[in-house]
Amino acid sequence: MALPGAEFVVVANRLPVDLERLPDGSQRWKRSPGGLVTALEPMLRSRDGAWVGWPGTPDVDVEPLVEDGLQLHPVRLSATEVEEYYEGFSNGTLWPLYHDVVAPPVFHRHWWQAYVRVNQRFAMATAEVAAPGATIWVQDYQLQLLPAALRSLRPDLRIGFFLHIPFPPTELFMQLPWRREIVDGLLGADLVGFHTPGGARNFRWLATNLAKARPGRSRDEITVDDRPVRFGAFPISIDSAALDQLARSEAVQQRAAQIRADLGEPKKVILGVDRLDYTKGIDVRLLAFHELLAEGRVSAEDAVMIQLATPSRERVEHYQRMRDDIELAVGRINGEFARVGHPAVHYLHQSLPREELAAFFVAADVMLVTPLRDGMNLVAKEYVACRSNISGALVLSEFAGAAAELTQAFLVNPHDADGVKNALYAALTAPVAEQRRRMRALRRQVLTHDVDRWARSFLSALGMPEIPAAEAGK
Ligand code: GDG
Repeated sequence: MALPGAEFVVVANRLPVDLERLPDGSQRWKRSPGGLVTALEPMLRSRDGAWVGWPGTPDVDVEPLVEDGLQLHPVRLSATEVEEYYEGFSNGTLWPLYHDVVAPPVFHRHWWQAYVRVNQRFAMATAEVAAPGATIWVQDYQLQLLPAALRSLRPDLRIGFFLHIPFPPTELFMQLPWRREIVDGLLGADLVGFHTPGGARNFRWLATNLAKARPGRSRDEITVDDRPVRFGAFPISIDSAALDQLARSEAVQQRAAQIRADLGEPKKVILGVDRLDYTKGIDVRLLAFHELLAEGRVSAEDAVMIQLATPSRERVEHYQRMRDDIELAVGRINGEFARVGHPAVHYLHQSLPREELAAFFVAADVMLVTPLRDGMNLVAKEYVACRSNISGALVLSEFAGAAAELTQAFLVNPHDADGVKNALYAALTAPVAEQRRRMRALRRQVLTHDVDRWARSFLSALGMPEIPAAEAGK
């Protein structure tokens, strides 16, 4: 199917829809709504937008299609490429390397070769889709070679790149055998965005010391082959107003009350919500709760913990091991402190609908977000957006990007077991007035800095022509 050239193209590892295979062998599209899609959809629709990405199933050829006015361009990946480019280089090499090496990154040359090949394929797909002079926004660590590959095919394009995970300290980045290639890949963009100023500083150092960039006209610009490359911090956010509204709805409020009733009306509900990932520090918070129970500072009658852990990357070895460790820790706590019909920790290894998740946020008195390193952490912002009654306490790791904005949270160093324990205790016992003071400040930040503002600030820094608010649907 021939589709018109697109003026604005988002390129991400995944399309905003998943191709599902039904038991009878037929296929259908299932929308996978995420914050990024919500933020970009209005802009994509208002300007002949297109999305280039993998449809989530290996070894299938899918024709481009138009979904609700948005062009979708599937990129084919073979099962081996999924193993080597996605599970291998992206999630076995880059993910741990960029998260402070909290698990050892694995360097395999054949993974790297697959990464190069797939990035090249994405670049060719994008070059075919983009109208002359179009704006291209490349997303995340799976596609860091794409900006340069695309620029060599289509020098007319305006290319932005945004990294959703941390950009690591330079000493760690230097471990990567293909460090120069990655930096050169990113330097193909006109604008490179990170969540935090620290990430931007690391990038600047590498660009000027490892690659051939020279200082530019300002602090947030460097020069590569006489071409300016801008970079900076653009902290991502959530669709705050929509989540606030959902959490206030009768259905969600009732469901939250039901959850508390099902738990036996404890005085305090403690919640963790994460993809099951070793960077998220789920073990850290289980240990803190375990020790508070063991020391008798908290009783299992009064406080109940819920850990929702969404299944993730189950074919990657680190993840299999970590799941076992966490399930062992949950079992130990319950073994010591549960009564029949009354667990101390409720653990769900399941993916829940958005409404159900919102009900858990509404039901929770204390939210525990303790990653060892996190690019941003949207869950922390989502909890805040759901607290319309200005109560509840957020315990947040200093090593999440969100800590730079959510300064009124109970901030903790996740490596400091006593610190996490004391912060959890402080959050559980904080006077109402203190909770309200902190939560009011947190909500002001989250509700005024939403994902739409994030997308606009990035695209305007990239120089994309202004999008009138009405046209963009906001
Ligand atoms: C990467 C970076 C950065 C989780 N379980 C369920 C569910 N979720 C949703 C959450 C939240 C999202 O998934 C997770 O986002 P996070 O930001 O917390 O973490 P990552 O997945 O690691 O995201 C991160 C982000 O990219 C954006 O740039 O903040 O630092 O690592 O929205 O609510 N949603 C539903 N059911 C679940 O069971 N519906």
